[in-house]
Amino acid sequence: MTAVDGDQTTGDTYDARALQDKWQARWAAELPFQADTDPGDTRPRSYIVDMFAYPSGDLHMGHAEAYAIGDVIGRYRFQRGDNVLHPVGWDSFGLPAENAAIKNNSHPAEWTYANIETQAASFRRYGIAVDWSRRLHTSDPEYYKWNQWLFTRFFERGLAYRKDGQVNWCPKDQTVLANEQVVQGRCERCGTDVVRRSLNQWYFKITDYAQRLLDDMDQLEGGNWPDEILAMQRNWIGRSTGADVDFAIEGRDEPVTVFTTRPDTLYGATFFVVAADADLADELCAPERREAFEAYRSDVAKLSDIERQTTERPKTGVFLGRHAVNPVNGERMPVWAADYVLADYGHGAIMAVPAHDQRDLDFALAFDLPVRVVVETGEADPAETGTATAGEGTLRDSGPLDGLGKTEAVQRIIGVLEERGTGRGTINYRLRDWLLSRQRYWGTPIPIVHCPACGQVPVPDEQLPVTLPELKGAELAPKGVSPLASATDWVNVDCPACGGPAQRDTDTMDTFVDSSWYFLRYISPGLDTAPFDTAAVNEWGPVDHYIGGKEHATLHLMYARFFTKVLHDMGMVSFTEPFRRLTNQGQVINQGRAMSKSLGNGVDLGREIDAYGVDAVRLTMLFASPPEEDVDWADVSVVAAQKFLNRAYRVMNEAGAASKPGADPAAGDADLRRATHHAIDQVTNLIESKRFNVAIARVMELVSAARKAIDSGPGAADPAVREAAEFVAVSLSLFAPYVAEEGWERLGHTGTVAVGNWPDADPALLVQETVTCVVQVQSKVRDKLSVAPDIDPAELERLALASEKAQGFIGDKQIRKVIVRAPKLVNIVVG
Ligand code: ANZ
Ligand code: ZN
Repeated sequence: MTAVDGDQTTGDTYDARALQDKWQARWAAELPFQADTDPGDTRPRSYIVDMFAYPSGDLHMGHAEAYAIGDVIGRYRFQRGDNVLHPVGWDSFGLPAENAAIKNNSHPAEWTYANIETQAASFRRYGIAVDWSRRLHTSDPEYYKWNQWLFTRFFERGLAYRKDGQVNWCPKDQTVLANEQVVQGRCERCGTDVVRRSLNQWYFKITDYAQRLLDDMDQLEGGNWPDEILAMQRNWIGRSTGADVDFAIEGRDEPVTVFTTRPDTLYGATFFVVAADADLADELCAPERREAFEAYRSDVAKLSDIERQTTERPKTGVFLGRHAVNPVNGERMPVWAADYVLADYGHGAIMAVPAHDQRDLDFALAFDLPVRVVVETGEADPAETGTATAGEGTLRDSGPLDGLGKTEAVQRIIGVLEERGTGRGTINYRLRDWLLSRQRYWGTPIPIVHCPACGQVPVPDEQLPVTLPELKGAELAPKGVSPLASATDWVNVDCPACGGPAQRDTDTMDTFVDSSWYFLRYISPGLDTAPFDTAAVNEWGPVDHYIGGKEHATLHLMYARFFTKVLHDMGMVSFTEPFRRLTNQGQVINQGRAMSKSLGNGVDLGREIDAYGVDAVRLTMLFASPPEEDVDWADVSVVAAQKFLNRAYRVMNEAGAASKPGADPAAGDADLRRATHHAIDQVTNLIESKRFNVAIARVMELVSAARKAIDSGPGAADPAVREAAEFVAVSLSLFAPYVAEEGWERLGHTGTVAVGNWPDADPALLVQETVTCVVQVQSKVRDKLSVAPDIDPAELERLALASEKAQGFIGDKQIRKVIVRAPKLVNIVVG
């Protein structure tokens, strides 16, 4: 057998480092985890994908947890004999890698590729069963060429466009961000408060897909995706049904439209509010109110989005000196500007119904505006209580709506508005288009040329990729405009359409573009005629199981779903959802807190592995809690995991020394066989229901049962001991692959344990064994019962007393005492 220099493995304990070296080399030579792309391979296909890593440093405890979980899922499919595709890659473009490079005074390319090599080595050592031949890096021109190709297709379909608008700007990272990258008003990457800027940027038209993003969630329900993620996506898309209502504005030709979810309350509108930062507010402001308005607007500009949206803050606003006209009753309503109305939701203006909307009521009470109840709900007067009444009720003071309930009133008023042409029923979504351009170096150049004569001209496909210009040192620094703009030789090109002088777009794509389709590229790596092979993708896809963090709930997962739908519409994939099942791993924390440099509670993965070995670290992660829950490293014992693995190793080693593969287990010890088959049955079910921690506990019990059989039962040579030890090796291959391989080899097998070895439990051995219990009355045997060996004494007493035969001897005598010796005897004493 292949031995490694200095291997300290003995019959009693294994040498983790030596086993790691030995089996890594074997896997690298024998490639047991390569997917078979031959269409003639008729095995069921399983496509398992882990969210790929940013190469911003070496792998850490969080990666270790996520990849251990994904690997159990992948390795189980290998064991079941599937044709498994479990790939690996790096999300190597983008801010995280670039920021880390700048901090380390390094060029993003050098830094990124050096980190990828470090991480890849760690990945191999960690023993993840992946197909290395499909490895990809999104910062390779071979990859990002296809980002550009796809961008061009989106552009042709009107799904990529440029517009002016208020955007989120991170002052630290010096770039715009998508709404999805603003978490509680802060930059998702660096935590800096995001500010608003007015800029011209590129967007993907994800809003065209809002309804389909909602509808297709029915494919993900029923436990396929965590309910929590589905709820977050639903909220993010934020579908509201209601009406658009057009209000004439005195002195303005065009009416202003508002979106309302409560058109039934139209007669209760008493004023009109425009978002203070919307262009409309500026336009509507009367000359005599200009000074007050501008002062207010500059106050609003200083507020962060978080501050603006807190409900506790007193309402602020300013009257614009204009009036709007209610389309149903002709009433004049003052127009105000306020910050509680958002510029980029609905139409950036509202009709205020203070009696039935709390925000409007707070505003009305602050500025002494009228409150008019139009829905009688039986609750107290909002003007007095300060609490708006939002419940069901009957309409009043509302002309043709009087006496109607809410639903009927909504229908009726929409009918009236549509008839008069002053409104219409509509659906509104909170989802905004995806802002994808970034003013940073380390990303995919946007393949557009701006020509004074032709406008936006896509770079022809045959000229792709547009590679990043070579910049160095200070040229790379973020400076508010894209660093690419300083590469003038690169920027100035001939227009692909007219040949005249033109300029390249200098922004780069958000890294989330790269990750929106990488799981398709894995299927046909290296293909240079298309981003992926449609036939192969349709055979493997969609991803059967996707594993990664829930921080991507509304980011990556939303974008990948959008891309898949567009690709579906382009005829490039047959499915409409990218990920059939989704598992979000919990975090590895320490002492109840997330690990962080400032708290000084970080745990170094490399050091843990050096101290205890990969297997013990993986087993610890998986045994500590169910996959979705956090693991607190202060509460676990890696030493205990290591001790258990040594116990398992000894059982495999001793069974292997005492018997040869192929012995007929039927001749073995019946009790141990039953224990083994129960373990097979339970571990199988537990793995399929993702309860890995409980599955490990079952394997631990089986190891103890085998130990007992060796020491004080039939002995190590019994075929049942071998059967148990073999299942220990097979099941451990999911959690602790090195010990499992070594144990399997010591059991006398050649080749890897990891593929196609999962056994089926023998149903005959799962049937509960029964024992005979005698029922005595006055110490004479009167009945026999067949009961489970572990029957509860109280239950046994109940059964004995219920026995008809025993009853016959008890008659009407009084029962004085019942002696229960479970499971074999019950004696009923009467007198
Ligand atoms: C009148 C009304 C009366 C409203 C009532 C509610 C209750 P969702 O459900 O989130 O879609 N609204 C519309 N555009 C807004 C904006 N740009 N900024 C802030 N608020 C805005 O919310 C829709 C409701 O939020 C709309 O219905 C509007 O207030 C307000 F008893 O119109 B409602
Ligand atoms: Zn041109």
